[in-house]
Amino acid sequence: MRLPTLISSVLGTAYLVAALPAANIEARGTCGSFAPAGFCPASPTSTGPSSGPSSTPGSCTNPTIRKEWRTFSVDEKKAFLSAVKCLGSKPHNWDLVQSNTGPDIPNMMTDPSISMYDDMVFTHIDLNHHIHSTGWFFPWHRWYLNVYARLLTTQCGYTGALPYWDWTQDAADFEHATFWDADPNSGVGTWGNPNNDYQIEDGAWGLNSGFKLHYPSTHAIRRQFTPQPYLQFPRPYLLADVNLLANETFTKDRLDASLFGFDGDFQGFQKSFQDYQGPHAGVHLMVGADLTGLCPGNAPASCVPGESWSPNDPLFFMHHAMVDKTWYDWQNRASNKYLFQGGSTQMLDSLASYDAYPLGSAPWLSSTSILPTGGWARFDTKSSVAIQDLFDTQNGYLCYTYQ
Ligand SMILES: [Cu+2]
Repeated sequence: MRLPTLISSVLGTAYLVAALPAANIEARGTCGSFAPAGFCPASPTSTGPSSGPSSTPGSCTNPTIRKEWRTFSVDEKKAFLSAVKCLGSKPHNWDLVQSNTGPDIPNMMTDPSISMYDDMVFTHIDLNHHIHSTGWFFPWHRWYLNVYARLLTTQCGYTGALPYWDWTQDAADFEHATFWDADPNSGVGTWGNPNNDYQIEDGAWGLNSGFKLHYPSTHAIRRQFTPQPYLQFPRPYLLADVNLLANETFTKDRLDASLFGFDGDFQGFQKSFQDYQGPHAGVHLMVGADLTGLCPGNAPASCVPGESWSPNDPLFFMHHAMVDKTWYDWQNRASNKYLFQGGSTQMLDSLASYDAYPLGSAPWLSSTSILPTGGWARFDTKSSVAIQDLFDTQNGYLCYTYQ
């Protein structure tokens, strides 16, 4: 029984870890002398808008309701798909900043073919090592989705809500799931053509739709069904079972194990969900190619594969809306809403270090830590965003719920 083994190993390490408990983080990081007036909850178990932080209280009277993709009408699907395509034709954001360097971070910011969609991909590439397997994971991706939603609206006139992709509905037969829709106006497309570098040739974003990515080389969206991605996984020592079928990681039961098994335990919840054999990574890896971050066939020899590239497939944002919904659902259970802990340095070099610091190590993050936002402030409604601005999705800075 692979799944129970995985869960019990996750549970076991969560209880053994000597990392900072949430209560300490709250006490030291959030509710010290620099805490804004009225912010500090009575205890880390305080919940509800009246006792929690709210950056712009009372200004979210009409929240956007994010819905599952399959509940969108055909017209709603068309509007969303064409707004994404539109972002791929918008000019480069010249405010964009590069804050990291490395062999896996190409800088093409002076290339005139770079679109605003590519710029979003770049920000994820640039911050890749900070925002995964660290405390940034949930809050940073919540901010990233929020900016993406704003760009679709402000740059491309989109008036609908972001869709999320409930992949638990598709786990049983992922390759042939109805989610994969070839309709040229209302479908997200299907799998790529193996004879053409796995580029997709159907759906609203297919090869001939005009939607092109430019990192690290010009290509159409690539998808390669990969049932056993762990056989090629670069860090096999982090895996409980290299033979695992990736769709076992995102079944309803597996998601529920993360969602319901860790009340009061932010670290346990994130580790279970974000584990390489958990739902977040499993979906990335099973869609393969762009969503996994594999280099296109025409990439320069210097291309380093990795999760940094994964927003190249716009399914990233539908997948991460489901990731965000999972955090939202967990936050709205028990007293979880404002629980947070984690570090900002990945600890992936050995199983021992990952087990000791699954949410990264020092420098430690707290609710008041300011997000790296890569030059998107002009497109956002807040010039500086702290983790505490992202706990409540209806605090006025954020203004959405999930259906
Ligand atoms: Cu990411």
